[in-house]
Amino acid sequence: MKSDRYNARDAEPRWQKTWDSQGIFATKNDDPRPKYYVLEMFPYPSGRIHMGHVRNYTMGDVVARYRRAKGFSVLHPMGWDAFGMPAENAAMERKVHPKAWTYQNIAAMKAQLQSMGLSLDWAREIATCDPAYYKHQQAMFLDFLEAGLVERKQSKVNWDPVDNTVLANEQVIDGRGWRSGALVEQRELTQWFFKISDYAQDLLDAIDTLDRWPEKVRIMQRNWIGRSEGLFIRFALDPKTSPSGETELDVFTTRPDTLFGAKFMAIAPDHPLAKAAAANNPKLAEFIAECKRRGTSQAEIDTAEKMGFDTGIKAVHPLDPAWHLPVYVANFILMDYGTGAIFGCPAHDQRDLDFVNKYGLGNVPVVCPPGQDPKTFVITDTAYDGDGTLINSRFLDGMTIDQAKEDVAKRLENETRNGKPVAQRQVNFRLRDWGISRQRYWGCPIPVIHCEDCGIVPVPKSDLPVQLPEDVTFDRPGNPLDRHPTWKNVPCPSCGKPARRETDTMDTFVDSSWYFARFTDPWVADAPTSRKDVDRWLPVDQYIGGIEHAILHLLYSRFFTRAMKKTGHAGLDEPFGGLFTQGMVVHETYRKADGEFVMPSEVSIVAEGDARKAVLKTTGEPIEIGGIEKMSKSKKNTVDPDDIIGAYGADTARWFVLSDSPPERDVIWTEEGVQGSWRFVQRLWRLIGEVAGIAAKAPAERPAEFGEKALSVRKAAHGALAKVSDDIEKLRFNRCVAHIYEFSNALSAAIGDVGSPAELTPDFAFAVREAGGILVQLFAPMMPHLAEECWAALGQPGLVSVQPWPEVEAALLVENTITLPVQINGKKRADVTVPRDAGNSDIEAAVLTLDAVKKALDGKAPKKVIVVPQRIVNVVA
Ligand code: ANZ
Ligand code: ZN
Repeated sequence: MKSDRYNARDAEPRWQKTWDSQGIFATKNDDPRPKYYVLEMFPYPSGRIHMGHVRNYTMGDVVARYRRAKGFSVLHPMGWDAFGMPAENAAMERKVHPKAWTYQNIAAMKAQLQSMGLSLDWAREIATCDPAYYKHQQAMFLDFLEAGLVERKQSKVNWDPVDNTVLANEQVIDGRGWRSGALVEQRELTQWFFKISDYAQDLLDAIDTLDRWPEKVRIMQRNWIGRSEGLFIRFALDPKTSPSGETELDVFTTRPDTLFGAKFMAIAPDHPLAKAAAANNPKLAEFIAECKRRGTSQAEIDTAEKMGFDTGIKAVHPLDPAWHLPVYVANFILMDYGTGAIFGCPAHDQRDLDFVNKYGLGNVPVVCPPGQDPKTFVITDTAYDGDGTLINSRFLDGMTIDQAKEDVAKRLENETRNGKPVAQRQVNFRLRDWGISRQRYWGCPIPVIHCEDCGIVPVPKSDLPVQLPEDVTFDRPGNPLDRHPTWKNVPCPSCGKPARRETDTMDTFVDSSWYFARFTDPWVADAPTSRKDVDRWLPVDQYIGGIEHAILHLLYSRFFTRAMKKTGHAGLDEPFGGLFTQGMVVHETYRKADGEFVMPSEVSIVAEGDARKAVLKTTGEPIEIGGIEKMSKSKKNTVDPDDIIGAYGADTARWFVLSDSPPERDVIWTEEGVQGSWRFVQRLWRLIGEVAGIAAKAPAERPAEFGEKALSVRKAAHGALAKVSDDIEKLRFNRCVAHIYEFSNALSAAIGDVGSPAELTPDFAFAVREAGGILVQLFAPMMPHLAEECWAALGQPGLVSVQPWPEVEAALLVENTITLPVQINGKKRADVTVPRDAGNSDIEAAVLTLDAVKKALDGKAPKKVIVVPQRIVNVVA
């Protein structure tokens, strides 16, 4: 006799052990079945998993378990994105070595993931901080270098003079370093770059082929790559006004049609002409220094107030030699886009308009919107960037924008100055080369050596990995590798003289740009990949992760795969065939009267009438219930997966994160919701117990015919099977959950309808047994432990985790009954279900047997019964 209660705490570890000991999730590379590669973005080993991980990995696990049941050889691996700053911060703050900290975290998080019952092939586990992994990354760096995909060049960086490190734009807040608070400087540093911009056009074009990616991600990538077609124009400088040696100013414009609306020229603060002009203009030099102190991120530049400084230099209008334009240094011009210089046309560009309005330079509209009178059309605060007809533009007047662009391009391209055309058509991309140098310890060392005589010398492949030294100090800011007493001193591999190792390490985004390829054969020791296996498994059929990686990680991986193809390590361009970006897990926030946030586990919620009130468990003081927000440490609105798994079991947590919301949307975590899931787990367990009782009486052979009751059970089962299969394939997990609820209700009702044992006919018992099996298989991908326990309770052999997915009997999906609403004296009182082809008299007869109708008629005959075929039945009593 099995117990009434399903005990997750007992069952879950037991089944995990069974799966593990039978090795059922280990994937063989020589499995002849068709392959399916499902991957969730691997975690950073921060120390503990959060609910976002639970949701992400549950979704991937459902797909993996389903595909396995569908007969695929499934690759579903897991690893650790293990390099990065937090480990170094921990070292500085807590005096623990980054390696020790990272591996402790990995151990803790691995145990947590294992407690979720994920069907992962742990034999393929990778940690990117393992020399056995980064060795291959270094080898590929060298291959990329040889293939011309890597470059060393000067670039402007945000330099934190206190922490002595480069900061990413995101780490500069209000012009100051996020850790040190020091004013950030702009420095020119020589850095290593991956030449992703070589692939700009290709990366852009191929977005069209990614038809199983969310449209929003494709749009974000297109915008990030940012292709624009325009004109490169050489403006001459008025020699009387320009610093010596400076004769022209080049601009890039996408709107040459607006040239007659030009009011000024503007150059970036670090433009060479600005430097030249500042040489004998201290005020200008001070202005430039001020601009550089401000943040350099796009967001900061976009939101900062427009500021400019008139250099006194004049540029000559390319279409009118008598027309001179003032040249400003302006804070909204970026040096690393186009040429770092523009002509400003305020009427048709908002930034330019804000600028002229501040400095009183005025504007002349040159494009008139359709339907507007050119004589009265004026621009004041809002620039017009729409379509229209050229005005105030001499020979361009009356043209469309496109005609005018073409006209200007033709004229200037055919004109020459100093033997060169005045203008050239140009395509520009916003995408910059990927700077990968980081002055940090906890990353993959860049495998090159600097020799005074030989220059840059690659580390010979036989010397790889260049391993991180472990005896490093974190007591001072700066790069521990750089100040290590011996590590960087090595003989030059080429001439043998004393030389110096590169002490920069790679951006951790490099580590995550190819881990999915390494998973295909993580054992191969002498190469990053084995071609046979990487060709077999890639692309990833279904990649699942957060939208926050829509640009960088996904774009870098697309580039890296191309680079691996070029260097022979892979055979394809696009690593991820299907991409799914899941929503977040969100939760209410709670605050004390003094504004301090408190954790959900510290409050209890009490219902007062319709309202919900919260009090602090310890003191009973009232707590304000705040908005529903992304779970975060700062708002303290987190729920610890360990607590949930401990209290309810992993299956309940898995079920809850899949239910309620479409997977791409946020899901609101509530205690009530989790309890609801837990109750459903118990309900399924009891239902399967009842099924098992009936199944014991079922014949082994399939009955030749099924009666009405049996048939309706079978229809419910096969209908649910068809719907759940379809919805898993479309990743609509919340709908799967709903179908399973519905089906279990139907099965439960059918069983409940059985009155006496005599009514338990063999065909019905057979149908119930079949339906019970299907039900268990349907929820097995979502709640695998409960499913195993139920499968065993049904007396089914083997593990449900290795069963083939049930086959739908298509004939059972055809709906051959119809349900009509029944009104009595104009009010809906009941429904009647009749054969689809029933005649009116049959329908009438069926209606008269309904309880509601019998009651209303109270033994009398109806005055009238009106059947509207396929629609409704009206009974007049
Ligand atoms: C004149 C003009 C008139 C412009 C007009 C726009 C509207 P996208 O589409 O992003 O490529 N620009 C060029 N280089 C710049 C830089 N380094 N920093 C800031 N702005 C720069 O944008 C191209 C337009 O952005 C160019 O066309 C230029 O302004 C500006 F009614 O030239 B335009
Ligand atoms: Zn040398």
